[in-house]
Amino acid sequence: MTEKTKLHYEVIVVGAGVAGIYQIKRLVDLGIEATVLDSANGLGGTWYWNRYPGCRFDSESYTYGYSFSRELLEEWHWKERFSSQPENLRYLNFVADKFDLRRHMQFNCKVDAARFDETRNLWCVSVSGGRELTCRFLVLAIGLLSAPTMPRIEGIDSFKGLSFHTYYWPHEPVDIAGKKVAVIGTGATAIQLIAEIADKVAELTVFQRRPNWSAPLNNSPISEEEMADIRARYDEIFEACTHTPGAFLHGPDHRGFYEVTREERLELWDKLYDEPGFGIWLANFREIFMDEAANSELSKYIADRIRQRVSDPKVAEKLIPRDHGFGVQRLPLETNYYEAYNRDNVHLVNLQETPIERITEKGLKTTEREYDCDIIVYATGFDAITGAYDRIDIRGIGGERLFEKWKDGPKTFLGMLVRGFPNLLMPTGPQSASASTNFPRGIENGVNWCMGVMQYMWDRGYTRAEAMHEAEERWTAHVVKMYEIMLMRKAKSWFTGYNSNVPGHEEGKIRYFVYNGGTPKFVAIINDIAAKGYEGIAFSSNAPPEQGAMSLRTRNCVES
Ligand code: NA7
Repeated sequence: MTEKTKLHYEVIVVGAGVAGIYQIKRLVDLGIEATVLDSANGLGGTWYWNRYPGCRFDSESYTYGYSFSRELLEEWHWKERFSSQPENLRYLNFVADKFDLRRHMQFNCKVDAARFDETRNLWCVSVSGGRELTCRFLVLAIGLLSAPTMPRIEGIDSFKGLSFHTYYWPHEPVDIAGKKVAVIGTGATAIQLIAEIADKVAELTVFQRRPNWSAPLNNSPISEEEMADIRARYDEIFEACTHTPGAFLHGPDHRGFYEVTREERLELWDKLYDEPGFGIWLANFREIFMDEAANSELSKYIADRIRQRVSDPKVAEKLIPRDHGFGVQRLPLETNYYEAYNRDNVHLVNLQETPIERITEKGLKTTEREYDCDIIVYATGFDAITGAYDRIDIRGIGGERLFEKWKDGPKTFLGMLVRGFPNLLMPTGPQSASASTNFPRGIENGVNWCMGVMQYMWDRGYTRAEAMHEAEERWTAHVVKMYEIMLMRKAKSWFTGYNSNVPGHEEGKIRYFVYNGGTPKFVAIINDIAAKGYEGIAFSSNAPPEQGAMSLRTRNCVES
């Protein structure tokens, strides 16, 4: 029987990205009948889709790769400290081929709906094209930033040139040389893109509604010798990531902000600004995330750095955020972003002064004038964290829709289970620590924990696991509480569920999307719960006791 004709699996994993690949590896290792479904024509998730120029990690590459296989760590050579999209996609394909995982994946299979069958304790999964599958466990590995959003601007379809969201940057080469390009948005994506294409296009006009803080990536190649050294230190590197809140190599400076002199603070910031990666954000004083005055002092320091890098003082002022402090939104890292605005062919339009009125056949029209262009790039972000879930019609007990349950924001148990939706597992779900941390480190923790739940059930013959009401309430309240101390709660950012292009997600209502307690605390909590027999989850079985514990062999043969 081929994958495409099978009707039942013990586990269906949705999403063949970084999480889905590791999830299927763990399942295949145990001999579980499982498959991965993905709407794309290939694996890689984020790294399959986002092919815009300049797309790369902000995580040190060697902390981003999987840690589960020593052999893999020995074989792969990261070429750059912060690796680019084509290389990342090659890496994920290499992993899939090395462990022969591709045969457990089905592409061009978009999951439209999933319904829990309460009598059989199975999920019924509807796949595009009319295929209906069933599974005991539905594992959603559908990403945090995988539901791109277009702006709500009139006339988008009337443009006669080339236009696309950055997520859908064409797979075939786009000839940008000599072209007039418009970029809408100045988030992390646009910041990478603008810096990369500024010197390759004829004219680049950036339409900025709100500037973002940004700091240098300070990328560099990794030589054979450096890679050999990294390989020798992998245990140490991954161990270090388990001790920092963000699961990066950058941990906070433990001196108190007010315990040191201003000169000492400046000394630290001068050093961090010129160092690679997130140091200026995550190796800073902890107070910058919680204390307005501390944050303001750092923001002023970064603003001066921007002024030093942008030749035209008027442009520099436009690039300095006024509505939020440094690091309270997700910090984009850049390479020559600010210098791009020193070029004669790069123009910055402040949409707060002159908003876009409409897209026209030839380009854009603001309240001030028309801009003709050949290409419009929408770098307008994502319906983050819950968007990908909302785009699948997921129905649990009594036909309850997950979309409805989460309409004012997600409610989960540990970010991995949802009450009313038994046997639905989310290794990197909303309110887990993955979104707020170095993603693959969070993925490995989440997948391992979800595997633990399934193993616990297989060993005992349970066929149904559901988060308890009280456990879900307690976790969600804890997640909310962790926001209270953070300046980030005030930010109009995808960490708080803000997106001007999604109905209901406009400014004003916080959605408690991520766990802000940091990796060490999150891992301690989930491990403790596992050690207590998954306290907070109600397990049951619909099989008579004598048929209780199914053997692996039987499990593999179940057909609906
Ligand atoms: P972001 O960070 O959400 O940025 C989206 C940008 O698009 C942001 O500057 C928005 O301005 C702008 N935007 C959105 N809608 C509009 C309209 N209608 N008009 C003008 N400008 C608009 O998404 P990214 O893709 O850059 O980054 C997402 C994450 O991917 C990033 O944090 C990394 O983790 C990887 P606004 O701020 O709303 O005024």
